[in-house]
Amino acid sequence: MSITPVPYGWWKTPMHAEEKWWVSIALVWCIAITIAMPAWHFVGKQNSSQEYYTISVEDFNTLTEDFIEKYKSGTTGPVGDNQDEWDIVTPPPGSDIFLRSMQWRWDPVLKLKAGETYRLHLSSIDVLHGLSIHPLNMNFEAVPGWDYVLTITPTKAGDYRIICNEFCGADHHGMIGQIIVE
Ligand SMILES: [Cu+2]
Repeated sequence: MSITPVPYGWWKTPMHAEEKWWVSIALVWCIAITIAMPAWHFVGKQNSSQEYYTISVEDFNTLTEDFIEKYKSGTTGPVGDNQDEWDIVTPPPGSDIFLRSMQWRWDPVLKLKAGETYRLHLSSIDVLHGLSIHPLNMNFEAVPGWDYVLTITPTKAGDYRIICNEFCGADHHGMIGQIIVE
């Protein structure tokens, strides 16, 4: 079959029955998807707590240091590439907990209880980082100058890894943190 140009005025030829079906199905699907996207925003459970405040990097750092000091329960060995000692922090259920990101680590290691709710304060003390909790599909930005408060309730016990999903420099790939849920 050779390729021939479409004759001028092709749009005036009546639609074939099959073509009508396909166009109709595609149109209905387009409308359904268009409605589903905003609707899911209200009925889906994927939304974050939408709570955030401006905070200086120094203040966030101090709050994290105080938090570690207050609830420190031990230390662990290296989790990522370039960390030798990590503080394990066991905060009481219902409390405000802090997770500080920096080139190239997340700390402290959080030890949480399944079924309990915590207010997780997330920020960075240098550049932009991305909090990604594996194996869950959860992704949040850690932005310097912003205290992002996430109300979290771990539902399943396990040893979770935090990886950085925002390229942040030489050891971005080794920026691994840990959350232990008991
Ligand atoms: Cu990073």
